Amino acid sequence: MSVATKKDLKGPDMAPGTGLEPATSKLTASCSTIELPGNVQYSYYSIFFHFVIKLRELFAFFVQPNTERRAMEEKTIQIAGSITVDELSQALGLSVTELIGTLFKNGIVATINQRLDFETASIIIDELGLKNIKLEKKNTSTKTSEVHRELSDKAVDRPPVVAVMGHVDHGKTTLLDTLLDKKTVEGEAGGITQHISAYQLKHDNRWITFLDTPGHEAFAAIRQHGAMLTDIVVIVVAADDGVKPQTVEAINFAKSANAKIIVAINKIDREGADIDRTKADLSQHGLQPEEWGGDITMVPISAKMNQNLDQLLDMILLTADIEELKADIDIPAEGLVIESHMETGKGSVVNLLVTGGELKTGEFIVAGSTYGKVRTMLDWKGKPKGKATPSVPVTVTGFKELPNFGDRFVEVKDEKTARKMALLNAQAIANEMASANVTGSDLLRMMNVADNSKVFNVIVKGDVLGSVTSVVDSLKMIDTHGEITLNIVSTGVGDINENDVYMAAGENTVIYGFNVSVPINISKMAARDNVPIRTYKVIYELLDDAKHEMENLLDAEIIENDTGEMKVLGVFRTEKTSIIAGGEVLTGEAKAGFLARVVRDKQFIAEVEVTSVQKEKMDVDSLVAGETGGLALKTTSKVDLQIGDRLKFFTRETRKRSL
Ligand SMILES: Nc1nc2c(ncn2[C@@H]2O[C@H](COP(=O)(O)OP(=O)(O)OP(=O)(O)O)[C@@H](O)[C@H]2O)c(=O)[nH]1
Ligand SMILES: [Mg+2]
Repeated sequence: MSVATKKDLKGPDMAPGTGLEPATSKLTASCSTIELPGNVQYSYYSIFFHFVIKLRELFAFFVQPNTERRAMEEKTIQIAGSITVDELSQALGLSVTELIGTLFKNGIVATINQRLDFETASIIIDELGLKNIKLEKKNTSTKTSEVHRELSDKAVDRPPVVAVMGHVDHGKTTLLDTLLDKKTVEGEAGGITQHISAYQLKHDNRWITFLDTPGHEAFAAIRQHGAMLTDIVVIVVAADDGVKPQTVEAINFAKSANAKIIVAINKIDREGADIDRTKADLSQHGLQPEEWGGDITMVPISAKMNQNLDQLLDMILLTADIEELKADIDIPAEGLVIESHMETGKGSVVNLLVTGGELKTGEFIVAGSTYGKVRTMLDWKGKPKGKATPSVPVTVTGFKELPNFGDRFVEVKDEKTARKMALLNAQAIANEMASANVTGSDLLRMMNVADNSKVFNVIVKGDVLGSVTSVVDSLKMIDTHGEITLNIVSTGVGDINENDVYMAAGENTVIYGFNVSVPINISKMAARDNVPIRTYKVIYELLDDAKHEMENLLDAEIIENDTGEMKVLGVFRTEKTSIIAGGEVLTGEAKAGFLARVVRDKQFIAEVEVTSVQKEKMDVDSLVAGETGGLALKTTSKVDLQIGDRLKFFTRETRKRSL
């Protein structure tokens, strides 16, 4: 294998440096030969031609497939998100110059430290004709969807993990409350679920793990996350309301997560309940009930009246049996982060779902870029648990920092390994972030902002990561028709603190707190610095407020209404900022307070304001069509009103706009 070196690339007739210099110097030389005006055209052609040839030679050096050089040994290069030009050239055993040349040919002006994403890197390798080089995306992400483990012969049965999903208020939490004999719904702010939470119950002597998810549209991220964590999705549809947007979304999430679907047609005790219509509705959305020849189990229930819930649980276990859900337990513990938040005195409090192995207190675990030693472990009821087996949800403390929901966690043998792995993950994540620093859509957005759209700055703090994500996602979804740009200054989990106020001060930034509190000293500080802090317990109230704030930033709408027209018959006095004139109202009316456009031969002359109206030398309220009278007009500069001019009256109001 021979590889072009920097020296080779310069070539014999190339000046040092960019390699463009020889062409440039030839250009100067040709120019100097121009003597006669008649030759000018010819000479420019030759210069241009020469230039093109030189460029082609240059590229030939850089990019023409060189079979000898391309005969590289087989190699796989792994890319975690992105790779720098320097790193790629080293991995390929090529010179940086050659790589930069190839990039240039493809319209990318790159420097040695530029980061290339996976697609760009594969195109370039193709261009270079490096058939033996395979690019592979390095799996740095520890996200839910990427957990696939080959089971061993020793794998044991595990309980099914069931996510309860569906439109807001269709009865998901009530279903779990009845099943578990608890009263969550009553304690929920605004009567809506805003978190994902996990429970376990025993039916027929077998465990089932349930995840409750919010139905409000703002929580798409949590719902998607819920679907990803599960084996079976129970879609709750209220029989008196039918299929709604979040029902459809839940169906889609369940399908994309490859989860089995069972439908619970709820609220059948209600007056307006129509089971058949609900089934028909569902079949319109691709879920065919078994009794109609389809493959979806649908159980009519009343969560509130505890009707048919046993049958629903039977169906869940039956589905679990068909799926043969198993997990290995003699492997290092692993699983997924369901939710995480900070608590004073406890630090990070993290809900985990074990998917393999057995998690015990005292063990070291890594999730994404953070790690920790399991200090305490509780079951869903808050009772200490020494060991968690597959499909068991637990709450642990001990993570150094908050892991993200959806992150995969794994047990490692000691703290040193944990720290090292977390660091490697952090680097991989940083790489991914770096490659995503500026994307095409970011650029477009930046270009739009540069024009005249206004910016709404916010800082979002929430009790758990899931809710911060949901608030941010929902804020981004507020449609401002491109007029307002949302700028998320920062986000975080935990109470509003000094740093948030510092960041917000002077920048017209609103701090939104969701299910968090504001310590007294912080609210004093915010009041002093004029920083608005708004805290909410219900997401849609927060979103309404943000929408309202954005509406305040919109330019007001100007509404003009034509009110009449007058023909000027006499001009009695013209001063710098006032006119006294008389005329006949042709249409509508003339009234004090109206504005008027002075129009002469269809040409706009000036805008004036009617200050008073007279009829037969008496002040009157208005003159109507057919009447003649006098007007006092206010002008901003001297207007030379003439007989025969038309005054076109109108009113103008400004109206606050809404989104
Ligand atoms: N009549 C009747 N009412 C029900 C039934 N199930 C739930 N409800 C009522 O419907 C309302 C909403 O129930 P929730 O359980 O909070 O609904 P949810 O799906 O958890 O709502 P989100 O979590 O906010 O999406 C409550 O007032 C319940 O009492 C039922 O089977 N019959
Ligand atoms: Mg609920």
